[in-house]
Amino acid sequence: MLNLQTLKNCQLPNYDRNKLKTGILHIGIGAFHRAHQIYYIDKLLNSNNTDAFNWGYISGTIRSNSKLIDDLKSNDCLYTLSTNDESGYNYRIIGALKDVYFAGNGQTQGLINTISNHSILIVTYTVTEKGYYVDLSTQKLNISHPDIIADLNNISAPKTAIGITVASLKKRYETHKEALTLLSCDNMPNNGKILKAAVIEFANKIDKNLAKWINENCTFPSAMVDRIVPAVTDETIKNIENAIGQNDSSPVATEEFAQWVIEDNFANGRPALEKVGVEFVSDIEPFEKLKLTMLNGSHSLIAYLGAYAGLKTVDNVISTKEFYNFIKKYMLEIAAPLVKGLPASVSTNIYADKLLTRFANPYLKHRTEQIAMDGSKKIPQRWLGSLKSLIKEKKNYNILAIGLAGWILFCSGKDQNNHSLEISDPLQANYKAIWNETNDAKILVDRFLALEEIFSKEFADNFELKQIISKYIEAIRSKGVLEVIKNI
Ligand code: CS2
Repeated sequence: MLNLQTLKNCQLPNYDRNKLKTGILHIGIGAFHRAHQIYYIDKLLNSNNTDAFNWGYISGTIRSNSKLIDDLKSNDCLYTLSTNDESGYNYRIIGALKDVYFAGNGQTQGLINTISNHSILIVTYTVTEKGYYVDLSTQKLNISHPDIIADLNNISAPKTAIGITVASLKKRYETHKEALTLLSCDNMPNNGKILKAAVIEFANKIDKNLAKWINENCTFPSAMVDRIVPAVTDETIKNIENAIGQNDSSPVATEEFAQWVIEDNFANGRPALEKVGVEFVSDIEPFEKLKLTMLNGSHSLIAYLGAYAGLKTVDNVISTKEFYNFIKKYMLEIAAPLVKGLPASVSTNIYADKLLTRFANPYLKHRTEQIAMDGSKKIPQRWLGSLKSLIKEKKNYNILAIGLAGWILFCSGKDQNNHSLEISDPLQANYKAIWNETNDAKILVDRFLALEEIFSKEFADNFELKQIISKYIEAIRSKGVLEVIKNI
């Protein structure tokens, strides 16, 4: 248990945690959630906002790993947040997490009861892109997915976030009918609309009146969330212990920068997060596009091309001159012109400069292979929207073709020095099958672009695009990544 009296170098909660009530529930308690949403509530509590005491978090997991939950419980839900950037290190103990739950291994009844409790007014989500079971090209729930079929057949013990949400809303509807706000915090364009489409479609299959009630009473604001939060390593835990003088087995390490832009559409009240820097807007789309294409689009280029070049972390990649120039060119010449409708106060040039500095942060050690995970669920919204626009406007899309070439090569599981790469993706078996079948660049591109879960027909049928990608695969194989990106 962390002893607040004897901790060193740490900022502690300046509020009485006994007064804190749970008003928001979160599904998907990973490092990101603890560095972002809980951090903002904590900041609000520290600012002496009395209403903030109604918005303590209860957060947990619907997956099988219960260790984090046990660790947090043993610390009375307190944990250390360390932030590092050029100005140095900062440590604070976060107190806004009031309670935690474990709902893995099918133990979801307790969670459903909690969400249906009328004291919960907001549910937030970080369940990753694949956790929505939505086909991102059609934005429709994948009702033929075995997990969704299983939940539809057994709504009293659902396992997916969508099934759990609908089961909880059903219980709310049947008991007190208090409206709820469902706030997705995952990196998808229109994440609120995606969550809404999935929930309503699922609910419609269970009970049409329930679906109608949800549609008329609950809201699904979209949000843009941003903070770079690498996975915690043993080394991070050790470094934090050395600094604060105690062992915290579940700390989070992140950067100083954080941003949260939310569509202001809450069904039943919300914390006054605007007092601590959260931006509430009526039109979220430009902000989502800005972040998804400029930050996440760059991240995926860095991840696949960097990892294939043998570079392990984002700061390693961006401190390589060729990559720095390549990524800057991508941001300013490809991504920025496609972001329309931003308020005049937001400059894409300043945003790009800030991103390059954030990527260069040497403290984060953000692994390229971590970002490379789940490419099949990330590439559509990070690259393919831009690629589609460039093709339509007959503009040069070589940078994105190089990105796709790098991704295909990455999916071979070996980098350009023949070292193994870690692949973790819902389609990894398909990638493996393609690579087992052929080494030929043209056939590889044909097969990869035929993956319907990622590419629509217009890409699969685009002969010129496929030719350019296969040309870059061959160029990378013969000259290596740096030589290819340097001449772009
Ligand atoms: C990253 C994001 O892992 C990834 O795919 O691109 O998690 C990124 O670090 C965050 O979106 C930053 O806000």
